[in-house]
Amino acid sequence: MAVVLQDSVRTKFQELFNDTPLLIRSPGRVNLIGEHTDYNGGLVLPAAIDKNIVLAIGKRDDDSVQLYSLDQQQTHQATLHTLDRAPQLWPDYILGVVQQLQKRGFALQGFNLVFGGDIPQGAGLSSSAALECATAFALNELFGFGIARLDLALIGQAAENEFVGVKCGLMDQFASVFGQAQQLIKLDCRDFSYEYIPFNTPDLRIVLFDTQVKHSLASSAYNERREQCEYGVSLIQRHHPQVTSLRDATLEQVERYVKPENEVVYNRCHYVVAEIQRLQDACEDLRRDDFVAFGKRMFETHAGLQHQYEVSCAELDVLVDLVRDDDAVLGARMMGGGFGGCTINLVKADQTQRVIDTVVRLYAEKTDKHAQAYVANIAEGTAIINH
Ligand code: GAF
Repeated sequence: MAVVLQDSVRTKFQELFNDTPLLIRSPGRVNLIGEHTDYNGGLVLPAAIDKNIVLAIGKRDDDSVQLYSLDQQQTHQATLHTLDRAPQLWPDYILGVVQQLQKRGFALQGFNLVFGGDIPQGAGLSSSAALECATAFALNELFGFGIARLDLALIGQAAENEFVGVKCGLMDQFASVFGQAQQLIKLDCRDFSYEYIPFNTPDLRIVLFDTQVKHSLASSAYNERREQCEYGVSLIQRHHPQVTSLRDATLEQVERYVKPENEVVYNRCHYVVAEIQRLQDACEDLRRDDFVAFGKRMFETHAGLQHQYEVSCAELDVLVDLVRDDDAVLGARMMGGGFGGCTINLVKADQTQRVIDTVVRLYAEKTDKHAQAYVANIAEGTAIINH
């Protein structure tokens, strides 16, 4: 991780608060396959990456919460008893975590906090989940609460659900907290059981192309998708009461009970049930080191997200179409919530630069926008940097 970032965060903390902080980092994530499945009790296959939020924290003697964002160069003040939503978005990720800790009965004192990061913002790489997890981890360490890692991830998710208002699943926070170098995390969002699947293929690179757009309807459309899935489940439940999420449903049930009621909801549910199965099949591909088959499934996921789940956008579709016929790209798809952000691409290592140059040039020609490219390395999850 960039030592410069760590130093800047520490230095700013010392300058503002004249104290030596505890330093924590928490990473962003990629997701290889399994999109919009987490809040349906399904499976996901994310990994933490080598881009982080770095956070410096120290106790105060009063009940004040003093926050500073290095990237925004903004301060925000609150007290432990007045946790209102802030005019800017970034304090909410921190205050939401404070609120969740208080709800669970943890007695906090006031604190000072400075953070910065090198996770591209608005790119769908979960900089917000990383901030929530860094905050939860930091407060847990600072006050010695002894909260387990899974609960820290759940606290981050609850902060996002309840304080920020995005009804996300657990994938992003889980990946940030549980990341391991060169390992994908196969997470079962029904019971939070998980296993690591090695991903250390020297011949392949994970390349992200950032559309550099974030369409404004993203969070309302996200919550709407979730409601549509829940509605689909309720239709199936009338006949099969044991089905409590799309994880339990079959394509046949979706066909039979959802399609006649609502075509749009049918499309949403069909995509999710097929995607959960696709992830299972993709994990078998990985066990056989069959990255060609894995890559094909990534393209299938994109088609489902584009046409059935309808969370893609023109810029994401352009980026996927640009690599579709390139032999050096095994698979590509939009990643994360959608409506902007990044595509994730599996690229032959020795062709990486050529692919990046071509895609960036053609994307500019087709959209008048400049795509940013990142090579993501799979890295360790949330950790203390110093004591
Ligand atoms: C966003 C959410 F935060 C995740 O929980 C997940 O649903 C993802 O979109 C889509 O797979 O990143």
